[in-house]
Amino acid sequence: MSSKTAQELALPVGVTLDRFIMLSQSAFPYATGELSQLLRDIALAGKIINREINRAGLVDIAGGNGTENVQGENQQKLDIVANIRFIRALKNGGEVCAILSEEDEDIIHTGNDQGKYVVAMDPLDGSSNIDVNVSIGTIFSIYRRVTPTGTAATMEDFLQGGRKQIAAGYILYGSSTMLVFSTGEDVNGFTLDQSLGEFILSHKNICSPKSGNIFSVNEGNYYSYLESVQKYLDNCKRKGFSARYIGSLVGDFHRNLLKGGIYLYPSTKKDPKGKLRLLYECYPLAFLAEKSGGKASDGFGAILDIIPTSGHQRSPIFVGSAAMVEEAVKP
Ligand code: P6P
Repeated sequence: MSSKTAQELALPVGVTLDRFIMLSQSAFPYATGELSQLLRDIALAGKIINREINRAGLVDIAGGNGTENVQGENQQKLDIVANIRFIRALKNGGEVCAILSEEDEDIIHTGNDQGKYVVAMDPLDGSSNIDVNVSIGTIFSIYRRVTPTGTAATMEDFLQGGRKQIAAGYILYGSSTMLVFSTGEDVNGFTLDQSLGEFILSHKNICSPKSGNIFSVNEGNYYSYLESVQKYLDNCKRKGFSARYIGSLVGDFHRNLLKGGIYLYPSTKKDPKGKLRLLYECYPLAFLAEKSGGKASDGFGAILDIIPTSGHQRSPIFVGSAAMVEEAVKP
């Protein structure tokens, strides 16, 4: 029996994130303690944000902040709170030398120049849904730095390309709070046990259904899409597929990952390069899609093969069940 199988058989039901990381680390000798610590830091920030979100209606942190982010989008108060919480958790953890956040134009240097990793993140995606109690999420992408340890990280550390990600994941603040991530092998989901304050393994080795009958797209943009996209959507309707779009990428992606389906944010006249950001939305979800057997395309090729040129660049995205993505991007 392989050591990995033995490890799996040893896994008790309800294994905590810490125990899972420890077992995974021993199963994959190249995994390092620093990456494990980094994942713990992300989980801690997720628990803190979960607490803030759950009381948003009760204390004055819901609603707009009256400011705009680097994208020119109205920031919600919780966007700011989530950004601060993540930056603080990653700074205090000591493993990360720099962060690229949707909420900040420039790289955030943590002061840990000895840190081996950099993190690109959307601290709170879909935050406009906070006031109406719709699921929202954090998306993160982890790279090993390429600039010399001990020096200040540069944008070069973030522009390595999607296939250089060593880990990626999201935290979904929904009817339950889940952490879903991959360190390059399979994709695993952990549900937060609020009573224990522990993420417990609840979805081991998530596999993307090869196909499905759910499509997630903003139909309001229909007449702004390319004809090929319009034809694909028309076909989905002819086949009687279900339209499910909650305006929160992580929520739509997660449902499609478990049930089978496709999420599309094609280029539009308003966003000719697409709306979603490559480094901290498209790449991490494409990483998870491919590691679970799904696909992610920009309409011309794999998202993970796109060569990045700037930190906040955008991309069209078709992501989810492999057969559905192949059909959607067929010329
Ligand atoms: P639209 C939220 O702003 C987001 O980035 C994703 O979470 C969501 O899927 C999409 O944009 C919604 O955009 O243009 O359909 O409102």
